[in-house]
Amino acid sequence: MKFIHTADLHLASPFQGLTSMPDQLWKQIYNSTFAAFRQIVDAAIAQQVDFVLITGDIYDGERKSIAAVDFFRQQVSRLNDHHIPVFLSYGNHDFQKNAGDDPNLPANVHVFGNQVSTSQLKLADGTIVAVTGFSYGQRWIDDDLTSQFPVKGTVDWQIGMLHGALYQAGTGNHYAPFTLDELKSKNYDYWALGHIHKHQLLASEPPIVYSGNPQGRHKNEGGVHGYYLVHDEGNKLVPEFKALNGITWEQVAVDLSECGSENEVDQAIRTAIIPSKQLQLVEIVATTGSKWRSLVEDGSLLDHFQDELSRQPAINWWPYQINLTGGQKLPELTNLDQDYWQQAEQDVFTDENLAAVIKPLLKHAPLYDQFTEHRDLGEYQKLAGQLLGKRGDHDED
Ligand SMILES: [Mn+2]
Repeated sequence: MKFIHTADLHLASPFQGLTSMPDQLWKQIYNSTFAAFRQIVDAAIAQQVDFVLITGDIYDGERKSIAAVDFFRQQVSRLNDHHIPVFLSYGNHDFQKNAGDDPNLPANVHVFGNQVSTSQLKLADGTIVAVTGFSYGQRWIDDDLTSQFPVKGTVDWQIGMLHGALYQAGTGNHYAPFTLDELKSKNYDYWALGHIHKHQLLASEPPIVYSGNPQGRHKNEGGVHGYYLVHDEGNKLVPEFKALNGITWEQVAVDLSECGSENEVDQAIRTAIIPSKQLQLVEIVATTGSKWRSLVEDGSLLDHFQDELSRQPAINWWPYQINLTGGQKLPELTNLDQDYWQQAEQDVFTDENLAAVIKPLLKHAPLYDQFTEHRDLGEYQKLAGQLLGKRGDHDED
């Protein structure tokens, strides 16, 4: 037996924050979530898998784009043509009241309802597979639903599909919280998780697996993305991560402080970009010294590259941001102040403080989701440093 586990397709993701780029490039980026799922369907057909699991967040938003719905229907129809069943659940992004089998989708697609339920599948060789899951009916599920998942029955394999996050004391736990012990107590053979966008195994016996999203959507979703191809070996299910060649988010550090001319600055940055066949969206982190600092701060260095690359017929990298390295944030402070700053950073940038700061956003669920899903203390720390650094500049003026 073999199957594919994916989740978090986020079809039609808006890729906010990427502005002023050539139309062709923007189209390629916008199409990347679609392209990633098409590649997964290609793989399912080529591998002749027994079924495909999609654990939530198929669509980026509650209001599904027509293009995304059409595209998804086309792709699962290709699977239908090859007699490959699909099990899907909706997640916190594409939650749906009264979820269930959908007459607009081909007959091979089983959509889990809002209550936990189990669906059985008999493979050609007689193997019986049970798949248990549920769809979000609203944006948040604060309850731990794992108690509603039945213990493995008299089937050959049982798989749980769960779009959710590990229970963490002191945080909101709005995404169907669960603990590993609870999942393990069900005696399932595999847990196909969704919601966290970085692929990872939370446990290996049985595999409790986040597939991650097949295409990273912003700089905090860098690294390799793909899906899991799972096969049986003896009495175990073994997940194998398969990378997709989508658009990548890279951070490139470059030292410009020794550059003698603007031409050398240009060359130093080009040399630092590692060539790749895949389109790279690049954040350049520049050490400038005082000489080239203003080129970064006033945006002219970024404009230079974007203008230049816009005129190329085909490009495989695009700088979307150029930032200064951390060391230059607080040039006016003494060493004593640096120590103090570092200590303060440790005290201030904690999960607890972040939770307190964003608590008022609970009233604005989409904003709250943005912060909790993409929380990055290091990023906030860096931005705070840059703001304080700017304050220092003004004081000197
Ligand atoms: Mn998601």
